[in-house]
Amino acid sequence: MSDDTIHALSSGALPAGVAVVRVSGPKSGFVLETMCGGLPAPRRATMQRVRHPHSGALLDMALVLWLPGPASFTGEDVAEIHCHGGRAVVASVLEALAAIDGCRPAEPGEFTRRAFDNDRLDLLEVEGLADLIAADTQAQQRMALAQAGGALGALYDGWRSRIVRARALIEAEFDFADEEDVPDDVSAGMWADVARLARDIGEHLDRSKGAERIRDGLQVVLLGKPNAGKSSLLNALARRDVAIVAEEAGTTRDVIEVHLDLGGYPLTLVDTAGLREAGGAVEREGIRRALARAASADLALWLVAGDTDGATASESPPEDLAAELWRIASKADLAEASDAGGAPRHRISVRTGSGVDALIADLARFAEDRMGRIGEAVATRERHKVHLHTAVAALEAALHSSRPLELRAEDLRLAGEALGRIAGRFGVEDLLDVIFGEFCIGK
Ligand SMILES: Nc1nc2c(ncn2[C@@H]2O[C@H](COP(=O)(O)OP(=O)(O)OP(=O)(O)O)[C@@H](O)[C@H]2O)c(=O)[nH]1
Ligand SMILES: [Mg+2]
Repeated sequence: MSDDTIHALSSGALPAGVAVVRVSGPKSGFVLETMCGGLPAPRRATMQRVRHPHSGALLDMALVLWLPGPASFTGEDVAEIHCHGGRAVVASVLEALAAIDGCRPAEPGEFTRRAFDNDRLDLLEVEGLADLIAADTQAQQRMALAQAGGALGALYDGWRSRIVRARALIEAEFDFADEEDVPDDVSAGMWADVARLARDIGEHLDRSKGAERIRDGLQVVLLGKPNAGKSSLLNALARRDVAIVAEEAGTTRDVIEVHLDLGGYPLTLVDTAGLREAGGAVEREGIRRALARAASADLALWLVAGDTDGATASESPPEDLAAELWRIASKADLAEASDAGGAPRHRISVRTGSGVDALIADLARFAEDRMGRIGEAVATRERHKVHLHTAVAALEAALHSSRPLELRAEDLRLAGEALGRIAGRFGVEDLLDVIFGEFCIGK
């Protein structure tokens, strides 16, 4: 437990109707006694006058909460002052708190840090909470909520206890071999479960493939010759003027991104410099960046307009694109609109708006197809995946029956440790509990 009591404005930008000032640490009760006229009943919202602790000056009328530890967010004594969200009100309350001996403003993330230190949250829940606060779309919200709520931690804990059981059996074979307490079929069943577990983790990794896409957004890049109408389409989809649109070929030189919420799924739309041989050094660099973005994208929209000299039906997209490619015939309102160098998937006109809604619906389907099947409890970060791969490799090593039992037991220990690292916890003590609790070997 920390000695310092910390405080901070926990709600958003001011001014606002209500502002939540959170206090955590040993002085939290004292804060309520000196500033709010006493301790209210625990976990009951109570209207109180808020006063300066030294001068007694009235600062506000506020809804006050007393959340004594350890059943609080941080595990410490916590007080919440829900005051009016005026700038002067909040500034005066924060200033009054800082005037109390032993109280200081919190560092970024310090409340959550204390929750983790006091075992109120594991590492996965901490990450889930961070993602939940950063979530812009429903898909991101659902995934983060599952993680913050402990669903992912519970899944990994379940796997870890299967490993602990297997190790307990091996320990039993070592320690009590002469008593023949572990029959062969029990041991065979245990190894079958280890094999099943390795498969379960592998499938979980498969299901988690798109999870980073949900966190970061699906990448869709607009490609085409200069003047094909890429920036116009970007602006139409973003419903605001993000990129400069001009008749001049080679208007866009840099990579421009907008983040869209498409039917609840996050999508990053990337506008790029038109692809052509000519152009100066700046434009060539722009083209290089466009191709680099296309290389890591999930989808490329290849725009071909029929009106400009350079852009004819014979224009073809860059070869060896890993991303899926959709041919889009742009400027469909013009008589000589192209066939996009092949059967176009969409014909659009940003000028008349025709075809744009159909394209948006198609993009939403694409996003749903890539991200919608992702379950809720999935490995969302590279960190999780590294440990999961380590666990699978260790389990597979343990399954080699030609190896000495001691080494196979050590592999199982490593697999369990890798899983434990994901949520930031370890378990060696629980091994003994399982031996004596589940097998009653001592008889
Ligand atoms: N008639 C018509 N003109 C369009 C349409 N979309 C874009 N334009 C015009 O085409 C010209 C080029 O559009 P941009 O969106 O700047 O094209 P771009 O592909 O971004 O061009 P660069 O940035 O130079 O590569 C502008 O004058 C637009 O007004 C459309 O649907 N119909
Ligand atoms: Mg442009």
